[in-house]
Amino acid sequence: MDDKKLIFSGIQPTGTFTLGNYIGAVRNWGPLQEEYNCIYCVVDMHAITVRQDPVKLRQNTMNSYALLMACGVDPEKSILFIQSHVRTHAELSWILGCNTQFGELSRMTQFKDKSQKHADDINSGLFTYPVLMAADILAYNADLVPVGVDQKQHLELARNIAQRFNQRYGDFFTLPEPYIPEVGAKVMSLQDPTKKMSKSDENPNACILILDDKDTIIRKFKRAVTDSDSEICYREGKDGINNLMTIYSIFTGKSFDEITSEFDGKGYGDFKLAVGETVADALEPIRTGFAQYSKDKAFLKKCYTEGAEKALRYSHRIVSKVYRKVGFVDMG
Ligand code: ATP
Ligand code: LTN
Repeated sequence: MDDKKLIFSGIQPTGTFTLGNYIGAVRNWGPLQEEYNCIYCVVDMHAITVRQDPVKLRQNTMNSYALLMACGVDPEKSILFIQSHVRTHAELSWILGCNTQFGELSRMTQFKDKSQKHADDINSGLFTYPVLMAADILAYNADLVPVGVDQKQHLELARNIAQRFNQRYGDFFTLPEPYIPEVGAKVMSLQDPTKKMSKSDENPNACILILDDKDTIIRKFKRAVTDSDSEICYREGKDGINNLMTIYSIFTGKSFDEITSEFDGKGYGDFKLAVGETVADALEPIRTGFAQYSKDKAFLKKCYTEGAEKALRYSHRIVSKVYRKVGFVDMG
């Protein structure tokens, strides 16, 4: 391989992606291909840490794969695959789990949140989820991991596990760095702008799905919760407006000051409509691309099969060295 840095990232196949997933993570995946070697993965094994309907999971996994392509990930430029197709992730996860402390995993805020949300099913996969995530990354010795800010803690854990392994067995793993966008690393809910936008939100108006049609997107933005004054400016305490300004700024390239001048003398209604229209238009090519890719099952299959073969070849080299380092007998 050349000396470009290696990027790895993953996304869960839980339905379609939200505007938060898009802005915080996936939007950057396409452009990164031009500068880095990139490996991207639909993490279906992570998804089953919460109950999934098998038929829907299969469908959602295929759709997520097609959607990543529609968002600009090109399987000719990147390695794009489905996690369960590449056995090295689970294999490495076991070894890393034996180098991870119960206490470290207990401190993960996503585990605490999710075990509250799914109190009737606090399974051990939910607890060891970050170990599998570390394995995803370390199986390729990735340098950079583009994620939203909510994944920062998991990434720090991955670095700690790598560091501990290196101390115990000799320098081996690259310590992965988070790659978090400066703007948009945490897109907030449209209904409660103090909470992150999440697809598991019960209120469908809280969250824009990137496959929502234009009318739905505009309607959700029109209903967005803001505040009781009327100034369109970025200021502490104006969480709703700040969130809308961030979104608008990302899609138009305008600075906050420029947005404030643009809407000088206008009301929140005009601003919300402009944000809705801008987002809907920006997402239009993704909807069209998705409709095309998701129809062509044979092409999808060809892409994910080739992706898995490349990912296995790459990660197998690394994981077999790990096997040797921990003292497993070579199979010959
Ligand atoms: P959810 O809480 O909606 O289920 P998740 O974080 O579990 O979200 P994933 O599909 O695994 O969802 O996330 C994929 C990527 O999207 C991650 O890098 C994550 O950090 C990022 N992301 C998720 N929600 C947001 C958000 N509201 N703002 C910015 N980035 C986000
Ligand atoms: N945990 C992440 C998804 C994820 C991931 C990864 C991200 C799984 N494995 C490896 C980056 C690198 C999430 O819930 N968003």
